[in-house]
Amino acid sequence: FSADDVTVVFVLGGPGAGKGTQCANLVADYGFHHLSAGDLLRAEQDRPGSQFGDLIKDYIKNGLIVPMEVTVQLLENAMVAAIDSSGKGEIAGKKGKFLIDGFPRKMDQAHKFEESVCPAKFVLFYDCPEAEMERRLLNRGKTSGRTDDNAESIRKRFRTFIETSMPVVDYYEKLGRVIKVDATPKPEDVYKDTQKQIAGKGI
Ligand code: UP5
Ligand code: MG
Repeated sequence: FSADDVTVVFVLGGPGAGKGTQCANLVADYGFHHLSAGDLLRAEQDRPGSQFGDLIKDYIKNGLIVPMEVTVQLLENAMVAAIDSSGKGEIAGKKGKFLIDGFPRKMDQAHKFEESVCPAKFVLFYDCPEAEMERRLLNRGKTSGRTDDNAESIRKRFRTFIETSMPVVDYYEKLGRVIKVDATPKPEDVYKDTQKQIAGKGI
């Protein structure tokens, strides 16, 4: 597909900030396709015959960023699949609009994606204090079955977020491309604030 035919919004925020929750709302109201990099990696990890299964398992449990080639390829494949199923870059009114959730979380990924796939229209950044994110993740961990929803993995995810992923947010911030939303209130209120802030942004 051509970069001119698609609109991409990156959705960033710390582990448990509520990216997935807010993306579900945005899909319902704005007709985006939702592509979570973490979900795509977990699916690839479980795909029989995947050459990357063990590697992904190890990186996710340790809260580390999987080498970008793997993730960018999974995202690109998923975008192509969404577009191909329509024939015209369009399915059921979803005109090639993508929310890319939890990516890019390292500078090399940001450059690679924007050069080889397409530039993002803007970045939605969900800002949440660590104590609140930890509370949410430990709570979800009781039922999620995610291998990284435990105290030790959460600590490692937070460290990676601060050391590796915040520089990506800061980079886009300097370019004036970040829409920052306070992710601390209850989900409905975070969503209302999101809608208010993206109004008039051409999506
Ligand atoms: N919840 C949500 N909003 C709430 C609110 N406002 N108030 C109270 N509770 C709220 O929400 C998390 C939990 O909080 C849920 O129980 C929810 O109900 C509640 P969710 O919407 O799932 O938050 P999200 O930000 O999506 O949290 P997630 O755990 O998915 O974030 P991560 O960024 O840690 O996970 P992701 O799946 O993106 O990545 C996992 C791993 O994959 C990474 O650590 C990394 O190892 C790997 N990865 C890469 O290597 N490369 C990539 O590019 C991407 C991922
Ligand atoms: Mg998520």
